[in-house]
Amino acid sequence: MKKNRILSGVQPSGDLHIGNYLGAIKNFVKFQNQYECLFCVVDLHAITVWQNPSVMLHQTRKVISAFIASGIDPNKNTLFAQSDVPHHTQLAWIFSCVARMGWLNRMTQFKDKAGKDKENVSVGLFTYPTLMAADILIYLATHVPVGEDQKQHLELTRDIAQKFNNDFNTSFFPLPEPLILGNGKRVMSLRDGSKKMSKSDPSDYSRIMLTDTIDQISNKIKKAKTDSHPISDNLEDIKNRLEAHNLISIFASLNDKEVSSVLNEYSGKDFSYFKKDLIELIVEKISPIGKEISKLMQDLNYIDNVLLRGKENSTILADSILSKVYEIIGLKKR
Ligand code: AQP
Repeated sequence: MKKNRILSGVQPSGDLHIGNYLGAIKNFVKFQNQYECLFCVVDLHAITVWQNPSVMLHQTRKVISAFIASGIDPNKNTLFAQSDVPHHTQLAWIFSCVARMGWLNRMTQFKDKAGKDKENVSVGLFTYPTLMAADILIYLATHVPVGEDQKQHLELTRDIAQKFNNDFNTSFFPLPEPLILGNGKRVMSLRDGSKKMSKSDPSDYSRIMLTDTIDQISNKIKKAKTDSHPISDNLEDIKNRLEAHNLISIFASLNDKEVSSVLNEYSGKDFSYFKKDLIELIVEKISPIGKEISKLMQDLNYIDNVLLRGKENSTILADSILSKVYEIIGLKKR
């Protein structure tokens, strides 16, 4: 039996892009052989900013399809929707009574997302990290795959677990360990190398969607911002050329290579040459996933069954853990 448990989530806030794939899902595929895995469509996180109700279910099914199309086995792992298991929000309330205002005030992602409009964003966007802590700890997950942007939230999860354990004189919650995915896996916008590739970027040309056609992939990469200098084999030089570095990193990531080895291979070549190979590589690695997503989305009964099984499995786990939490804090779950 695998004794370490992973929990990770993806928001159904739009169609998934190669950033979501290279930064998260591709790693999930590897983890499924080493860990007991729960992969969650975090729809309740998505609604911290307004989402169109008429596409929520469709997007949720599409994330599940993307998981399966990328190679996550729905028979070996629990794939489910966060809103199907109300225990997450119940534990999140308890955690919002454990977490301190000062801790949440320090969350940089809130500051980034709220920007200058702090007074007008939802309360949910501010308390988001307590729900994330509950997502993880409602299953006593021991490991959480995190990119750079989520590291601080996982630290907060550990602080909440630690404070809960101290406050109630218990060792009930584990302090979940990060599975760091590395900086290189942060895919940046194709239009602006200083911004991360994101579902909510207004420009469709900023990202490659998993379901893009060959023509779309080709057009987007041809139009991707670069500079006029040839590729140099000096890593430090490329790191300062943000858009150039991003394209090389995408190539390296898709091929499971180091950036330095790609630089050696293409040193002296210009970007029009490199882009042709990059288009070919994306088509080779991503198009089959896109085709499989479209195929799976033709069989919604199958996807809904995966979601139902996921709900059942996760509810069994969450129910017994929440009962114990209630007992620890002096409540009774009848
Ligand atoms: N650009 C990225 N590079 C590497 N990893 C990324 N992830 C997202 N964008 C990149 C990782 O994908 C997983 C799921 O992300 P999410 O959908 O839950 O939230 P997000 O990080 O907010 O993703 P987006 O695409 O930027 O969505 P919106 O625009 O709706 O906020 C996470 O593991 C994330 O790190």
